[in-house]
Amino acid sequence: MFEKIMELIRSYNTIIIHRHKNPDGDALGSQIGLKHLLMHNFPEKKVYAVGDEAGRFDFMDDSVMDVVDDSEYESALAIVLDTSASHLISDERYKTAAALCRIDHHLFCETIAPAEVVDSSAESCCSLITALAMEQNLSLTPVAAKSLYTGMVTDSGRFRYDSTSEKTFLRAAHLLRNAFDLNEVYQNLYAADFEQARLRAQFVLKIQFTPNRVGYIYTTQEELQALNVSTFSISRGMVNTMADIKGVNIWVNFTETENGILCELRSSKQNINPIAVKYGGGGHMKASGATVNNKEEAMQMLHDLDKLAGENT
Ligand SMILES: [Mn+2]
Repeated sequence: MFEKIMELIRSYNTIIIHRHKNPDGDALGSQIGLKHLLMHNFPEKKVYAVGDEAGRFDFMDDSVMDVVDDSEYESALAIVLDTSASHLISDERYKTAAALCRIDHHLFCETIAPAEVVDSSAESCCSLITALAMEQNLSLTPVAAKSLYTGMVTDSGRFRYDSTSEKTFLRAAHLLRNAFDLNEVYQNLYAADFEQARLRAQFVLKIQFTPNRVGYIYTTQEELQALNVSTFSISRGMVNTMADIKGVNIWVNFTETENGILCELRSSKQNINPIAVKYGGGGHMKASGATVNNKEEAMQMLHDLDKLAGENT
């Protein structure tokens, strides 16, 4: 699958790795993973990782980006990872590279490079970099393995989203042949600070249920102001306090704002998207959002969700 990309890698002595802006665990994991994979297997080459700062993933090994001079691009191969559209790529200088290729796992949007591997069946880009290492018999280092594993965990929602497959675990198993501290990966990803834990506890106590066990939380504008945190961290941030409750397959978080009531809809089985669309929103089958004008509309939506929950699946 990666023959063409390997040919390019072999023919260039300078390789500069790009990924999308505001990097997540998979963007950084695949970037750092590929960088260390190439440095280890081709020690004569110069390999760089570029882009904006690592942000909340700055705990990852070697997550400080390299400073690369413009002139380096003239004879370089640029590799774009984990990015579906060119306007999302961090550091536009990839356009000036002598050669360009891409490895991605998003649904195909547009062609970015003459040589591309886009496999949307993969749960993460890290999974594809691991597949490259396996297919091409390249040996991994502990830092490469740990970075790639981190991206697999984050993009698969701890190996639980629908995209998680047999291939995911075969590749994860391959990574685990290199000794790295698994616990450290999970600690950095999932340890919450006390304020966050407290907020979650407050929201767990606010959960209510409809007759057909739709879980919901309703936060008034007054309550929101008193919490003194961002709307986003309540609306998106607290919806999944209702995930993983036995017998609750649909849940929704209502948050009053100046510009209407934000509705975050989630489901573990049924398709809630048509209900979000009905109220002017959108999203995915199991995760959608909408903004309604008032509490009456919000309660109407809740009623629709309750009806859906009552249907035989
Ligand atoms: Mn990704």
